Amino acid sequence: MTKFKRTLITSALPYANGPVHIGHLAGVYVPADIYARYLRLKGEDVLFIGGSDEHGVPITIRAKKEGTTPQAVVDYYHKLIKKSFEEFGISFDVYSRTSSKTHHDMASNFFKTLYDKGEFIEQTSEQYYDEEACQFLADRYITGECPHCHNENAYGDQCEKCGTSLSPMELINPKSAISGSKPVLRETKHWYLPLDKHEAWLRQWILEEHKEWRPNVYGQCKSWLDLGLLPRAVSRDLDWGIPLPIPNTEGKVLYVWFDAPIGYISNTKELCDANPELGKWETWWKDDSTRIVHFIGKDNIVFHCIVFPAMLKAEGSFVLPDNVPSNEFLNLEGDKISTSRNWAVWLNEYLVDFPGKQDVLRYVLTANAPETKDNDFTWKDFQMRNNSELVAIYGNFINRALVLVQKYFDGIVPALDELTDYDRATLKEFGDVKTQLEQLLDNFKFRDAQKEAMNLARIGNKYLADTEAWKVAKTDMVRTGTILHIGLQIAANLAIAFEPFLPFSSAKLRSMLNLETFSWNDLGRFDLLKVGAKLGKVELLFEKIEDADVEAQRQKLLATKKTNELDVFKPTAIKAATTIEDFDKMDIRVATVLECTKVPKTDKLLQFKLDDGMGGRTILSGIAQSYPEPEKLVGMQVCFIANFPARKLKGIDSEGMILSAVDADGNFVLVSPNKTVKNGVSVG
Ligand code: B3M
Ligand code: ZN
Repeated sequence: MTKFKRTLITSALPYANGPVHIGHLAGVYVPADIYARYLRLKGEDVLFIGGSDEHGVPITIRAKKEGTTPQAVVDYYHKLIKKSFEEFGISFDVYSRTSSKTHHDMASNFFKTLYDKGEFIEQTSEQYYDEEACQFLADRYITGECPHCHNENAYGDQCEKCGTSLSPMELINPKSAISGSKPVLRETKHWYLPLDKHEAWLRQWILEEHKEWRPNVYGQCKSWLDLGLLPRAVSRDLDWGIPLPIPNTEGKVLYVWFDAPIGYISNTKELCDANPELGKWETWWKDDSTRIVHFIGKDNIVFHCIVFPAMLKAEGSFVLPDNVPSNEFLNLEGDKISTSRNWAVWLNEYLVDFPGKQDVLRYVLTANAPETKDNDFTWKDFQMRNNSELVAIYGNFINRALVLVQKYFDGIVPALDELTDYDRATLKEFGDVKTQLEQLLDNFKFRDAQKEAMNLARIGNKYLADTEAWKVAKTDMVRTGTILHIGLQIAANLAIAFEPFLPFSSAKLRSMLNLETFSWNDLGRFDLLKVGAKLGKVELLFEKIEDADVEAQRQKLLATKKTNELDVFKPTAIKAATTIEDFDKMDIRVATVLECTKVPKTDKLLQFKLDDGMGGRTILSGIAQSYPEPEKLVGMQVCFIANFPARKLKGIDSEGMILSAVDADGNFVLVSPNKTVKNGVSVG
């Protein structure tokens, strides 16, 4: 550890093709921010690098769908994402983008260096090409029948039904997801990074020298390495991205996963160039006294632990990451978060519904951080953690301590007199906290670290409850002063301990305590506030969240679920061809409902009395559960099959069949002409 003089923290560059949601925050940005704030508070030399990933096929598809350009798509989302991060206090030293000139130059040069050194292999192969869209198709954009389970909607890289990895060539009846046309095979040349050649040193470096990596990261790397590495293409046929910096490669760009991690380097350069006091960017990337830590989600492990290190090694002048703390996934109310299904809590929307409550979300996401396994976010838990932890423990303690000092000492820090054994025991508990917290934070155990900080608030809360200053105040102001003095020093400690986790609340608390600056090393000290100093204005640190607020969020998700079901409604297969003659045999007509009642002692049957323009008729229909108030149907026009064989149901003659469709919830919906027509008129 000691060989390191500075830490460069990176967090995965989100694709600029959608807003960011709680899964992003929980998985990557909150933990990275906690770590950056912690190191800064300790006074270490640290840079926290972020930015948007603006290349890749999905962005081009989105642009096409929206009838706009990829640049317009990334301009819009880059701005939105950047704003969300700022609003949630993610304290990047730089948040730039991969469409910047600095990045294009950096990535081109990087490729060129590897190319000149002969680090790539060139290979020509046949790939699917969409002749209508005039482009080669990425594996994900080819669909077809799975050769194993015959699912008709398998992707070119995987069948999601049976889970098999596929190559596009294996699909039966391949189709382009872009135009729907049948793709053709065309020859194309690409450059590959021969990962197989890097396998030996990667094995040694990860499996032997980095056993301290999180088990999920280490385990994933081990299984990749055990399977054996293969050359990976680092170029693509696409018109969006960084053009290959070599002759005769028109229409080819760097593969997005080649250029994106270089974005960390480009963004560091942009930052250092604009702020010379930070030193040269090379110091942050090439000096082996720099420690690099990548915060990522689990789907990015192979790129950060295997591919990017192989690129850096091939280049030759860079240091390799020291750790890659990757989280598992966060689910939402039991379901996988999904952008395309809109199953997410979007950060921009959260702030509209819960203004000023950034720290509440940060707290809950860290409390449930998917550090070792996938975890679930629920609105109920969100409310519970706010009300019974932030409000009832931390907020309550601070409020009590400060209000009592206002009341009995006019907001002035009272003097400390003799200590009781209980006071001493409380102070001692605080003394050990710094080391405990450090041990957890240094090992990326943010969840446990935050728990530890909350325990401090618990100790404070208990101290105030046990010592009962408001009772003591009736007889002994000196003792009251001592109790509240200790209470205030605990409060100051809490402001420090929580700063990495809840920066907004710490800032608020600091101003309430009139504490100008603090550093991590002050943690555990009991002289942070000076006797006689004046406190600031007392405010509530946290507020209760009401049932109605979280219920509204649950309703919003429920509505999404309904829409999704409508969206995924798949028409049943078309029946075998019919004939005009067959159709003509069906006598479909319109009638007006005169009466409609539920047939007694049945669940499903409704009895319709219809004006069919021919003297009237009765038809029974099994749709009662969809129409709990059948009398409301009176006056409505319906369609019915007039020549359907008459039958007796529950002793009633039914003369025909009434037509209905089925909605997303499985309810029957009567089919009705969209304008009133004469009863008895034929439908055809
Ligand atoms: N944009 C993938 C993702 O957001 C990718 C990360 C790049 S990090 C260099 O999951
Ligand atoms: Zn399959």
